[in-house]
Amino acid sequence: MENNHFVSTDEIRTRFSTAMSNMYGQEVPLYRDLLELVADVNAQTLQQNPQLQAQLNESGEILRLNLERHGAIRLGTPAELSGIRRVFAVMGLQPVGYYDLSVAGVPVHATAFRPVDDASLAANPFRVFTSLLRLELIDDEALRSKAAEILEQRSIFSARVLELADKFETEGGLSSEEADEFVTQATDIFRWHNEATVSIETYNQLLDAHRLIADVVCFKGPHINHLTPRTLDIDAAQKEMLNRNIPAKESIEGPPTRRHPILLRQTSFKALEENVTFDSGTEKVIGAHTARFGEIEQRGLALTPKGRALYDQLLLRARESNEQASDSYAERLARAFAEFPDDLATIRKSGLGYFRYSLTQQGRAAIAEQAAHEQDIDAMIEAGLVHAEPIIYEDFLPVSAAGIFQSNLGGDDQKSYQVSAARAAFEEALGAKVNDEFALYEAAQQRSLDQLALQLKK
Ligand code: OOG
Ligand code: NI
Repeated sequence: MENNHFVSTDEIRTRFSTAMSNMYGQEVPLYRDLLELVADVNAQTLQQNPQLQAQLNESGEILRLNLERHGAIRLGTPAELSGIRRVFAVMGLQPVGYYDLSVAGVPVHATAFRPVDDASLAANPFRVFTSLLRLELIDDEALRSKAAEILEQRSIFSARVLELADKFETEGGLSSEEADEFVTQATDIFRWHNEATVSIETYNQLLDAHRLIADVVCFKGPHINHLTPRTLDIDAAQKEMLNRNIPAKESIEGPPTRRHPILLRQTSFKALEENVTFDSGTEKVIGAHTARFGEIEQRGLALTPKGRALYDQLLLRARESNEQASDSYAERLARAFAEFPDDLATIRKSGLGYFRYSLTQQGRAAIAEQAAHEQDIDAMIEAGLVHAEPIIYEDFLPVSAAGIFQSNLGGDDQKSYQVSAARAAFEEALGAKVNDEFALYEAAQQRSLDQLALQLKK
C-alpha cells in the first residue's frame, strides 16, 4: 500500500548524492574545478550542436546534465559489504554485475550499486562502484592476519544509520525528517579521516603488499575516493583538463571516439597527495597518502552479449598490438574499432546493441487512421512509424575500472595475481545475488516492444 508520508527512494538518493557532492567538493577542492570544467564543456558542446540540445530538452535530461553519475568506495570485510547493501537499498540502489579486478592486478572484486528501473534511472542516475578487498590475495600470512585484525576493530556504521535502515526494511520507508537524518549519517560513513588508525610502519608494510590494501585497511572508514560527473564530449574534457593544468591521466579508458558512442568512456585527474597523521600509540608522525581523485564519464549505447564480445575482442587487440611502437594507443584503438559498425541501423540489425522502441508521431497518426498493422519492426522503422532509441549503458567496464584504479593509486608497481574470479564468495559476503546487467537491458527493450505491440493491436 502507498504510504504518503514516506519519501521515495529516488528522493533519498538525490539528497544523498547532493550531500556527497558538497562534502567531496570541500574535501577535494580540485574536484570543484572539475565540475566547473565539465559544465563549461557541456555548455559549449550544446551550443555547437542544437540537435543534441533539442534532444536533451525533450527527454528532460538537460536538468540532470551536470549532476554526478557515480562515486566509488572500497570496503574491507564481508560485514561491511552486507551493511552497505542495506544502507544503499534505502536510496534505491541495487547491486548489479560482478567485476573481478584481480586479473588486472588489483586485489578486489566489486559490484555497482545502482537504480534498476527506467523511472528511477531517469529520476536520478547516481550509483556507487563498490569494491571489496580480497585479503586472501596477501601472500604474507602474518601481514594478512594483521590486516584482518585491524579491519575487525573498526565499525563503519553508526548505530543510528543501521536503525534507520531497519526501519526502512520493516516499515517500507522513511519520513522526510528521517530521510534527512539518514542522509547525514550515511554521508558520514564516506567522510575522509586524516588520521590513520595504524602506525606508519604498518601502513608501509601494507602499502608494499599493494597500495590499495593500505588505502582500505589503515583508515577509520571507507572514504569516497572519487565522484564522477557526466560529459557530452570526453575528448574535449580531456583536452580542457590539460589546458587548465589539471593533472589528467594519460589516456581515456574504453572505446575510441565514435559517431555513435557505445558503453562508457572515462578519464580522471590523478589522486592528490594528502597529509595523514600516523599513530604508533607512543608517537605521532605526519605522512602522506594518495587515493582521492576526480573522474569524468561519457556514456553511450548498451551492448548485447554479442556486441560486448566484439568490444572485448577489439579492445584486447588494440591493447596487445603494440608491435608498431610508433603508433599511439589512441591510433591502435581506432584501427581495431574500425570493425565495430558505427551506424545505428547496422548495429541494431546485427543485434549488437539494445534499443527502446516507440511509435513516432507518424506512427500514432497511422494507428488513429487504422492504417497501421502489426508488421516487421524493421519495415515499420523504415516506413517512419517506429523509432529505435539507443538504451544507455548504466554499468562499468572491468578493464577500464582497472585502468582508473591503476592511475590513481600513485606509484607504478604492477602486481599480478594467480587467481580466478570469486563471484560466489562475493555474493555470500553481500548477502544477496547481484543482478544480471544484460537481463536488465533485455527487459527494458522487451517492455518497449510489448508496449508497441499493444498499441498496434488497438
Ligand atoms: C574504483 C575504480 C572503478 C570506474 O569508474 O570504473 C571506477 C576505485 O578506484 O575504487 O570507479
Ligand atoms: Ni569511477
